[in-house]
Amino acid sequence: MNTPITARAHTNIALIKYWGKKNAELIIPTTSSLSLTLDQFYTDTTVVFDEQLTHDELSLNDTLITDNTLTKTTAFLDLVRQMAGIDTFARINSINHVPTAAGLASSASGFAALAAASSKAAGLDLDRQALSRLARRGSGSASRSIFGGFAEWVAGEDDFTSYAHPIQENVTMDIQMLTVVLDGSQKKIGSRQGMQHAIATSPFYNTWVAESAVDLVAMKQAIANNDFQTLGELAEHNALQMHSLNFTAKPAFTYFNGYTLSILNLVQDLRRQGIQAYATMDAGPNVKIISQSDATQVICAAIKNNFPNAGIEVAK
Ligand code: 2P0
Repeated sequence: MNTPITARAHTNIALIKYWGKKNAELIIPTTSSLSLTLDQFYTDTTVVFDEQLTHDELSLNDTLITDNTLTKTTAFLDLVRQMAGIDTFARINSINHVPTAAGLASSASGFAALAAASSKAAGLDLDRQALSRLARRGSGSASRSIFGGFAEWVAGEDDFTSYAHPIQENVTMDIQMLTVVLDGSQKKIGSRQGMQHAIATSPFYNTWVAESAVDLVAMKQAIANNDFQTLGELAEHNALQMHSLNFTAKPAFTYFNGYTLSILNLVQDLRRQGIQAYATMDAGPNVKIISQSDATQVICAAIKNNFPNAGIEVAK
């Protein structure tokens, strides 16, 4: 058991969003969600259980962590220890290859990599469904990062029935996420708190749950049909619905800023010019433009023209 185990997991961007839990302790969502895992952005995590340790030790990008990220990690490792029947503490080394300023969530790749490395280091041999269930306990979106390509997190009803599965691991569609970075500041409202507030106070929450189920069926069909345009339209619509919950919460809040709206406008302008570009936004102000490789140049030029200071990350 004293052998260090390393695992890699990639981040993902939801095309059909997860925004609310019906069980906060077990992280059971109110809706199923569907994402695209990005090959370029990932986390590498090494875990070793060591009898010499008196507490878990976490280093992130070579910095020792003692804040609530360590508390969350220890709570997660307690689950692994319970499953493995051990009480040994662990040393965790995690390196993020995810541009943090871009608002690309590293919690998804982080907990997926931690689930894989820690379970194996503890002597467990979990299949991918069990790994997805375990990763979910760290962060909901991490359940999807166990798989490549398009993955669906089936909401389920309890710990056993809530896990992700692959829809298409080897993506056949030409699709990329172009992240426009105009604001590198930390989000003010964490997604955990934001989604809880939306579920508790937005009068449109039940409509979201119903509409999201409709969007999900259509999204799976679009993937099966290799239909990029429908995929993009659905993803943008679904993201705007999710953010509408925040606008209609009491009190209202939003992850958008002025740049978010400007980029949304630019995406609409591009479409009017016949360029297939669609927007999706998560718990931060930066917009991801869902596009195809032949449009990269024209989209980047349009962004640079309007926002010379914008950073652009292209990921598949
Ligand atoms: C998603 N997001 O589907 C949605 C869309 C952000 C916006 O999953 O509370 O870090 O740890 O389960 O997974 C971000 O939320 O939340 C997220 P927890 P998580 O990707």
